[in-house]
Amino acid sequence: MRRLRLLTAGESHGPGLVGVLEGLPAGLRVSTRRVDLDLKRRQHGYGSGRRMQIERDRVRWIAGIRYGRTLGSPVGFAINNRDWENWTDRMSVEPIPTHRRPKAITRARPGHVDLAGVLKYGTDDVRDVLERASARSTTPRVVAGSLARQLLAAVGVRIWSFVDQLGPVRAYPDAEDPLARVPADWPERDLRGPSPLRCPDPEAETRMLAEIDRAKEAGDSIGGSYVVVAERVPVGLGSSSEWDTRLDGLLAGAVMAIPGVKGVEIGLGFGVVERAGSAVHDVVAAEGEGWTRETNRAGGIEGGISNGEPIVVRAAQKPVSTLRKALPSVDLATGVSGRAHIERSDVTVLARAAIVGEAMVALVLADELLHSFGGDAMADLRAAVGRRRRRTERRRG
Ligand code: EPS
Repeated sequence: MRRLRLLTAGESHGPGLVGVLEGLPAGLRVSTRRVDLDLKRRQHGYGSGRRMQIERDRVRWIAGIRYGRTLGSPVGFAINNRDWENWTDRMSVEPIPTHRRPKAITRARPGHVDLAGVLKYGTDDVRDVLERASARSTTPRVVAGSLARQLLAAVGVRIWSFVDQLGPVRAYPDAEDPLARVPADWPERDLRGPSPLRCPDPEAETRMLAEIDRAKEAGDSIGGSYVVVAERVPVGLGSSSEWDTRLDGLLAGAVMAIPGVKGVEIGLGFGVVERAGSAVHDVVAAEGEGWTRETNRAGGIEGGISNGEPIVVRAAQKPVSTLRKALPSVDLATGVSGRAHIERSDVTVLARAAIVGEAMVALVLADELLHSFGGDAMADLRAAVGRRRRRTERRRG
């Protein structure tokens, strides 16, 4: 990121998680309630394991906010792990003599960090690496993303998401563009009281729930995909002038960096492969004094630059790598073949992962907003964005 810096730390079963977000302008009104709501949204979703009943994630501000507004200094925060008290032996910060330690984990789970991680760090206990490579590490990202979302909201940008596929079950299976079928009031409804899987197509959602039950029954896990939408993004975020300033590249990198994400599409994404150009590009038509686009296949980005249409990012989330019916693996201590280690886990994290997707999209857009418009203070940023909107939107139909 160019203007914001985010540093996070925390193990899944350690005492807690922390983050520092640097680069927010002074004077951003911070709603702690909204941050805690986003943390709660990250904990919601059918297919989650028992851990989500233990944790009640809440942010604790440590720095950078006074009287409910940012100071322009780094914002520091923490989230406690309630489960920590049950893990003080296995996750002791203080040294424990080897013979008194709980047994090391040595049977690596295929697909998890386990094998690559122990080889990289030269440890003989998989727990040393799995703790950080956990879905829980996304919690501070959601806090930082919620601050970014609030910055964006102050200049009129709204970010929301939905689950569009779980395993083989797709939302609106007969629609060419499922996004066009999402009810207009979905984002508000999803905030007030999310559906079990955060899928706006109730029929598909019922089938998705059955699919999760089936996977659970079979001791398996299941993935899917979700869509993040950012509306009213000013024209001109990102740039085509250099490879590492393109908005699509920045978004794809940030979303791909979410644990378990294996693919990212912007707009049509891989849908461009089989179509002719005339069925890919969004025709620009005159309307009154302005112009209009009937389609948004580009997903709001042309030439690496936001074009004023909604930005549409879709992510493919792989099934979690802990399977109750464990896959074959090798015991790293003995070299003997056997089944992989089984750690308490979730059947799917899909609904929760979409909230992390929102957070990463918000962070990238907030960063690019600050890069394009600067502003040590919110008033400067608002004024600069207002000028851009007047210049680029006045001719729109
Ligand atoms: C996770 C396993 C589960 C998840 C955890 C990530 O935790 P536990 O092993 O304690 O049951 O619930 O995710 C979170 C705690 C979270 O907040 O997202 C894993 O193996 O990555």
